Amino acid sequence: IVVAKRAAAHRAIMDHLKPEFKAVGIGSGSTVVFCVERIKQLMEEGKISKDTVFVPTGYQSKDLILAAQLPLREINQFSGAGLDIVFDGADEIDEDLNCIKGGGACQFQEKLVGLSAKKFVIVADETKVSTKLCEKRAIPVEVMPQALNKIIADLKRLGASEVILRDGGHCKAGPVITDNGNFILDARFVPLLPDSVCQLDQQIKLLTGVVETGLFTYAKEAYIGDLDGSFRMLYD
Ligand code: DER
Repeated sequence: IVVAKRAAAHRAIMDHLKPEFKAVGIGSGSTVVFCVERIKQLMEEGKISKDTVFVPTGYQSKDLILAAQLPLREINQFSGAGLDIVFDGADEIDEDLNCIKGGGACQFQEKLVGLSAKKFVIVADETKVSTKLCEKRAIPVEVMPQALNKIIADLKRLGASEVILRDGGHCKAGPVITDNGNFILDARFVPLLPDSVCQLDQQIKLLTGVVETGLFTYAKEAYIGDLDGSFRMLYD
């Protein structure tokens, strides 16, 4: 899996990180670690400008940028689609490049940064690819704690067969608390036709107290690392 992630991540950087880029978003998770690994090498080789700055999508992403000694900026230092590109992982990808994200509970900032860039590129290993979203993963929904029970009922009314409050497990007694101080509900739906993903995203977003869903519908390219170490690209 590491070989697959590294192959996809390194190739995405080599294909897309242009020397003239000024601002690059860095997503969350284990695959983007290899994106930063390649970026650091290119920076050391002088192949990307030392003026290029990097924007995180949460604490893990921020730590990754700082550990690589890359110039860090916050999203609020940019306006509109101020970023040239964002590289990010995904938990499930369908044939239209719709994604389920939020396995790392960072989907609010990932979507904020992703929508602030001219291009959003996904890097993942082949285990993330499905015919339809929800074949393998539930949809993470970030919610304000006060609205928890109302949103659980609302999601079930929207068709969720199961809605689980994400627990801290062995890492924290009680629910996972996001970088924004909220809870994550993992809502299981039947596999979604690619054309229905946008509508479900909007329906969930309308629920009072929902901060953000893990449904992403705007990736244009995905680099998929196969377990044999090769990689392939998926296009919208
Ligand atoms: O939370 C996310 O959306 C992250 O991008 C993450 O879940 C991707 O998974 P990875 O660790 O397999 O890259």
